[in-house]
Amino acid sequence: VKLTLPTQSKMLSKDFVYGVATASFQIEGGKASRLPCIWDTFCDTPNTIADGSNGEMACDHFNRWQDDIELIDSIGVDAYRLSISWPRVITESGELNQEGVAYYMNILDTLKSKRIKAFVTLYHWDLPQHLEDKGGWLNRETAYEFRNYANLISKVFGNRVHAYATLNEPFCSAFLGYEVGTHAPGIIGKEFGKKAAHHLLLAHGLAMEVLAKNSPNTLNGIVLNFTPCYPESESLADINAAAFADDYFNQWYIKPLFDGKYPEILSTLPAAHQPDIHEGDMAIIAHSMDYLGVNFYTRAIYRADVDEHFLQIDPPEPRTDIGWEIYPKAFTELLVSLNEKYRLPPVYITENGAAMADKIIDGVVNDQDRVDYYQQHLNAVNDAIEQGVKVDGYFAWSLMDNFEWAEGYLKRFGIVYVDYETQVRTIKASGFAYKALITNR
Ligand code: GBH
Repeated sequence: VKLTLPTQSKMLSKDFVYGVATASFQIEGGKASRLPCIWDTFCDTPNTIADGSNGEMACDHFNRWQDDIELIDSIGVDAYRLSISWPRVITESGELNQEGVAYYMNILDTLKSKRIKAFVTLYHWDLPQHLEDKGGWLNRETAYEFRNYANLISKVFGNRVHAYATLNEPFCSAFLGYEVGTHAPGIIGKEFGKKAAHHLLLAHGLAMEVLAKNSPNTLNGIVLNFTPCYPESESLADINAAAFADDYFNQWYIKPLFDGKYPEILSTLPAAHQPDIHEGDMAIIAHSMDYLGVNFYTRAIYRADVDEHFLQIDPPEPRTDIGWEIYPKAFTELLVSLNEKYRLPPVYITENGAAMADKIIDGVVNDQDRVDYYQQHLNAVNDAIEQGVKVDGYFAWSLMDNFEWAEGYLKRFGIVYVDYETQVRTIKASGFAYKALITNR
């Protein structure tokens, strides 16, 4: 069971950053020592989470962080991408919660002592519930609350942090959270998604300003997810449908960052569905960044539809356990096309990975299918690099099995297996293969 790359590959250089990624709500637990967030509320709402679970315990990382950092270190990675829980570090009146700060300070100090670079995401979806009660991302004020949070945090951690990401995947927060309602806070309506998206992007821009000022020596950027859109057929109608979907789901979140404007489909949306853009917003959003984080899992296929513009069709095999098609070619094509469209800073692949139905047998997890997924996608990144894209690092999603949002604990993305009864961690074959790739460079 091995992961390999061509001998001349830039991804075999010691400067290429390999890491593993997690997110606060998905692993921490430790709910009693923070404010409630929108995911606590969402989990308490019937029929939202596939297994009816919640994040109260998750991987109990709140209590097991020291062992987990030993585990991360044992995999030999250069970097660890974690997120800070906003409701753990900021009080309801908008001040630092010193206990929460101390918790992350310990984690960051321990990573530093092991020379593991900390990639810190400020917002991986756990909005404090009291802000949602005032409208959440539909309320412009939330963007300014986020700036306050970013300002206070970036003053305390100093050079313990290697890179900050303002937001993780604003598409998911806006579209899944405020348009189709499959993620917290579960709001449904086409009139909400783009309004939430605009406030998220504004929050990003406002935070970039304070990060650049308070923390000029960290890499400061954002993490976006992309699900490249392909037409079902070569018909013009299907090609147009896929192009519309691409603008709506993907370009919507990157174009404002680099071009200072939304895709042209903005003007075709009903007025009630459009965001409230104030003068000066687009310039704030287009703040320069030190890097772009790209998350990739799968592609999507579209067919023309009469009144809806586009219709996503079921993807063909092969698929992972969560139903997402395995199509690594889209990863290369995505990176190459982003590089053509925008003046990109260096790119980090901040998430890539697969849900597989893992079984632990005699203490061993033989996840050959996940190893194959990683092999194909590492090759895809290498191909993009050969075609001129500057990619400086790659993070596996995820370090360990964890709370997979609306899927609860049913879908496993880890390269480390978690037994949720005992909280015992077991490195999977994919984890050992990743370790060998990294250490044999
Ligand atoms: C990431 O989201 C999250 O950052 C992370 O927290 C999460 O655990 C991880 O991925 C795994 O889900 O319906 O076939 O068109 C990824 C979110 C995944 C959303 C792909 C859109 C489209 C699949 N994206 N998905 S499909």
